[in-house]
Amino acid sequence: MTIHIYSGPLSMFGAKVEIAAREKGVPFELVMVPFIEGDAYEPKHPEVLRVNPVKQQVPVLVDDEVSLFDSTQIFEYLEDRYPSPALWPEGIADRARARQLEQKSDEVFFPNVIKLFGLQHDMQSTAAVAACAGCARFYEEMEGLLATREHLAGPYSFADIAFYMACVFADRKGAGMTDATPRLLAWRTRVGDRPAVRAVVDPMMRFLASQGRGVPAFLQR
Ligand SMILES: N[C@@H](CCC(=O)N[C@@H](CS)C(=O)NCC(=O)O)C(=O)O
Repeated sequence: MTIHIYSGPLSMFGAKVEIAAREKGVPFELVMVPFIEGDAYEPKHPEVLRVNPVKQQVPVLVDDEVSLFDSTQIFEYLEDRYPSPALWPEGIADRARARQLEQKSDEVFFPNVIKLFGLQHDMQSTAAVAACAGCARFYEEMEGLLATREHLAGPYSFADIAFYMACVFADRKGAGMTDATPRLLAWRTRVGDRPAVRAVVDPMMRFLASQGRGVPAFLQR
């Protein structure tokens, strides 16, 4: 049975899962759930309601008898089910650090960006300035990691996929990285040039453009 991935046209978390599946060469069918103005996913897709009845969010993955929600949980499943190519590093300590980075991208960095979603009309407000500063601090931290390695956790990993997508959305919302973090800028180019990443991000940017919404300058190809 073909794997089904349920995502949305502007789902940062769904894009993470789609990139990972493509990196692993897993054949899948992508189901884009209905999307309405206001960035809501309505009406909820029946499979999303079945698998994730309380949160009702995408992404959802259905692979034969396994039905899952949450991008990070889906990463773990993909790695177990399709171990090659590996997207977690080898070694317990390195894997633990990579998992922490992936989680920090979603739960430390990205909440700043979510705040900016509601502050686009007032980017000079204290809350917006604080959220941008939170992003800048995180960029500095990642810049430090890249002093000794090409990717955030050593080899290319789920941590890079998660943070790359979070950076795309941060840039859209006015908290993009700057020349203050040159290694991170080079990392963004490196990750963004990967065929699996381009295959997911390019259609997302075309969707944004089709809606008359801004596309980050670094993605205007
Ligand atoms: N922690 C979840 C977050 C999922 C999430 O926030 N999904 C958003 C789209 S990116 C969603 O479905 N929003 C619609 C809603 O909450 O009704 C994950 O990693 O998958």
